[in-house]
Parts: sequence; C-alpha cells; structure tokens
Amino acid sequence: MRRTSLAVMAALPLAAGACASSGAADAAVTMTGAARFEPAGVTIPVGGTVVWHNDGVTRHTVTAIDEARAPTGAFDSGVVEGTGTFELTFDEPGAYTYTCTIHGGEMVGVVSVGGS
Ligand SMILES: [Cu+2]
Repeated sequence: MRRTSLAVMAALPLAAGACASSGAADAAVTMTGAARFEPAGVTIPVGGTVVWHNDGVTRHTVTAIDEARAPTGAFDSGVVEGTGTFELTFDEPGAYTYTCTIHGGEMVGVVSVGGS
C-alpha cells in the first residue's frame, strides 16, 4: 500500500512539491483523453486525499455513483477542463464508485478508503 502511494505521488510533480504539508495527496488519478481514469482503483487511508488531474483537452467530471450507476450526491467535481484538477478528502471509510458524467459507463473508478 505504502509503495503504491509513493508511486502515484511521484507521477504528480505539482502535488509532490507539497508533500510536506498536510494537504499532500495520498493518491493521484489521471483523467485521460481516451476516457479512462488511470488507475481506475486507488486505496487511501481514512482522511486521505485524492487528486484527479485532467491530462488533455477533453472535459471530464468526477461524480459519485451507486451500484445502479445513479449519482449519489456524495461528491461531484463539476466539469474539469483540460489540464485542470479536482481534489477531495475522504473522512469516512468505504468504497466510493464514481464516473464521468460526460463519458458515462465506460469511464468508471473507485476510491477505497481505509481498505488497507
Ligand atoms: Cu470523461
């Protein structure tokens, strides 16, 4: 788990520069022009922060959904423009499935909080 966290932080230079602060990201997810969340699954500790980064010009959202793929309202980034980021801290343990409302079912990810 720890090794994974370090690896994803290294892939996000902007966040890595803020590692010493309490606001450092515990996981980073890239939103790609191919309509994927990469990696699609991340695990963070309770109270951990995930940063999503849009690596291209395609617009995306990070929107929580339930098993029926319906929005839960738990979180919604709104539109994240190309090269933009969205950051969220998870204070409750659980598995949070999310999608991009622009690209739909093909673009799905999950954040596992306190899963280690
Ligand atoms: Cu998208």
